[in-house]
Amino acid sequence: MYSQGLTDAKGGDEPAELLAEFQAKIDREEKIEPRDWMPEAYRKTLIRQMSQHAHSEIVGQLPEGNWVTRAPSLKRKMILLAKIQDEAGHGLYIYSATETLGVTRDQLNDELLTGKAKYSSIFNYPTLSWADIGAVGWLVDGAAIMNQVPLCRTSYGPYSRSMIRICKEESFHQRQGYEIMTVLARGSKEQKDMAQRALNRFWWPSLMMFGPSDKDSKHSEQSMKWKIKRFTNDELRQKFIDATVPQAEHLGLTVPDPELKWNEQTGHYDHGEIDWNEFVNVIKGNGPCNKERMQARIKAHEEGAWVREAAQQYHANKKSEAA
Ligand code: BYC
Repeated sequence: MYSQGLTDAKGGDEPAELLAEFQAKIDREEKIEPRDWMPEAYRKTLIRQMSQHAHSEIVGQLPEGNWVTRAPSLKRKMILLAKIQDEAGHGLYIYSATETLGVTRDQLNDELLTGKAKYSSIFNYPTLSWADIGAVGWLVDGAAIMNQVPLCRTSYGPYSRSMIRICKEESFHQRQGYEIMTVLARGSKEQKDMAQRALNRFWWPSLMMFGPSDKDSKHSEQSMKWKIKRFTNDELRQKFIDATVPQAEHLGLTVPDPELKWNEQTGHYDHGEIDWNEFVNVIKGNGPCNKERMQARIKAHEEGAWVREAAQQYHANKKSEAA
């Protein structure tokens, strides 16, 4: 995923007793802190997952930013702006937490802008109508919360602490998305149709946010052992489906999965097969908006050069004044 071995999670020749003590600490539910000894592969796995997460928060602003100028009222515009600003904040907390692992923001940013680092597949889909903003809040933030609440208990201290505040804000985002959908679903026929089309567009990509199925997930086993992840991809996906289907029913909308069915025996919904070819295609860079998203981030970075230069100059001036 990254060049120069920033995150290729191969372990070194680490002493067995240190590895055993590290695992025992994790098993005792003690947090690992930046100055603690940790296996190189643990550090790299965290850099990979946390940086992908931070990049997702930053790129995730783009599909929503698309609707700032066209939000249907001043109130809606203010709420949307506040939400987008929250996402920037989430990115910054997680970048800062990642820096405690010995990488710099510049390195991480460089990995994103050169296309070496991944970000969540979901943000490569377009937001075609105002209802898509509702669907993003309801489904995308809903999926994010399902994934992130367990991360409040992840074994790495700085990551777990950053997640606590993020989850509070994400809950508000999810509620505002559901409220947009509620208003549309109870509105005119055209509005309800618009809400249904948004659900049709975002349902399957939201399920893909949880990652490949457990049998294809290459990192889950080790990450569960290290308690970086607390649930597998399929477990979280199932929890999301079970929580969200009744919400769709409450809206009077239909989940676009003909195989979706409540299973009395398991106490869960059975669901249809996810199109994994689509998922792989999107994470390889061939989704509907991958190129547009990267161009937007590169442009923002280039146009922000003067801000970085001014900040550096200010810092240098302060230092020379103090000397
Ligand atoms: N998109 O072995 P696996 C948000 C990659 S929400 C792209 O299961 P892992 C937000 C994976 O990186 C979204 N790539 O991996 C919400 C790996 O590739 P590499 C961000 C994906 O790490 C609303 C390969 O597939 N949330 O930010 O054990 C508004 C094999 O997967 C995806 C997070 O990042 C995907 N959907 O499990 C604004 C949460 N899924 O690295 C913003 C933290 C998998 O080997 N992350 N891949 O090249 C996680 O919980 C885990 O990293 C995942 C994947 C569950 C996503």
